[in-house]
Amino acid sequence: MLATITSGQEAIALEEKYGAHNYHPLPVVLTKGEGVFLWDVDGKRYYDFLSAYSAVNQGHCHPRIINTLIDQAKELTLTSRAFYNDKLGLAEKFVCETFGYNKALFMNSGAEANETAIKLARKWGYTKKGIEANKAIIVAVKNNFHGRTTAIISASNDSLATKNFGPFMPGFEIVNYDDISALEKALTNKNVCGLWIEPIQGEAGVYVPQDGYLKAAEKLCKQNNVLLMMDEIQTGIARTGKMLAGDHENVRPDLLILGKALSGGVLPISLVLADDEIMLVIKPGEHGSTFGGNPLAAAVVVEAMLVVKDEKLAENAERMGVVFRHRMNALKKKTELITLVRGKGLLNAIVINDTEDSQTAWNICLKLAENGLLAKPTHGNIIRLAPPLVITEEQVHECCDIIEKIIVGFLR
Ligand code: IF1
Repeated sequence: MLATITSGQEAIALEEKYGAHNYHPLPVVLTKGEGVFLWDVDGKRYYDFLSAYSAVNQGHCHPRIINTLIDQAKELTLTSRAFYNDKLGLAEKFVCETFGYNKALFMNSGAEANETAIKLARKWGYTKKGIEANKAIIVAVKNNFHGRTTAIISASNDSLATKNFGPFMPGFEIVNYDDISALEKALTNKNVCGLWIEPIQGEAGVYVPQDGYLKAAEKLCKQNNVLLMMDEIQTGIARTGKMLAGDHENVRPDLLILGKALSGGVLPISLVLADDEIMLVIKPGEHGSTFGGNPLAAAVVVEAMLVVKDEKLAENAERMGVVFRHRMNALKKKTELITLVRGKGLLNAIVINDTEDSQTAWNICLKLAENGLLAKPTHGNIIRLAPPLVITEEQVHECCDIIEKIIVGFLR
């Protein structure tokens, strides 16, 4: 049995001494989560406005998902794919019918799902589009975030993600995001097998592209026989007010890449969906992972997605997002600290009027935490604000009151 810590300070000290220093967390030590709330080791309650980067859209420890996890865990957790099991096929059928694709390939982390999409697009490029061996190119966009593996960061222009991690994988071309003419040029290259984008760039600071960009990208992909690889790991599963962010423009990607809230935050599950012509280019023994598609994940993903549907979380995200942005735009008029409010559904951000390397956004988040709301800056001066999608209108107003109190009273 794991020992228990005696104080938050002890937890922090243990991580400092024994853990890699690959994060700089806010000085908050959490011990319990339920719905929109988190509690620290001193019993202080917080509204969670990060949602584990949109992995707990259904709210922390949703009872239906936890009970499914417990029930399945008592029966069978892992068989490896060397054998069949009685849950995976049901989950594959469920997600294929939910999202409208022929085939599903389950992995674990979002990065693994993106790596899977890269391999599918490349092999489709060679075997179906006729691209010359080892010449396939995937077009990615500036300020993307698709994960931390060395192949994925090979498509990144973020020095923090790439510095001292080379050499990088060839076969990626980076073009401006939200720039249709850049796509028109890049996608005519006969060696291009895929266009790899997020429908809204989360890490870049909740950057919402112009209306019509996604639809234009889909059209250009079709015209140039290029696969549209849509990374909905952060934007999907009702976060932006529709089941998928691409649904706002009725875009159907060739490769749909999901993760995070697929499991409601109870265990890592990721997924690539595609039709037969693409998915079946990968043959037995060419791809997989030990835990990919395990029966525990299969049981959990179905229940987690049923919760999204039964509780109409996309509709709630849409409505609560309108309420939230209305309040934030009203606040923007009262202060010089906020230069921009942007987002869709309950994926929003406020841009703080200071330089990227300033401590202002961080210090605002420290004040928010003191007042019972947890959020964290992304890229210096942008504060992402993304609560679980089960939040009520009354709670949205309570949280906006907290944000307003801190912003209006903030002294640099
Ligand atoms: C970290 C960022 C968010 C993602 C998209 C793939 C992945 C992510 C659109 C990879 C993961 C997480 C990773 C986490 C922090 C967080 C993050 F700041 F890193 F960029 F949300 F914006 N595609 N995002 O957002 O999925 O392998 O992590 O399961 O690495 O610090 P993963």
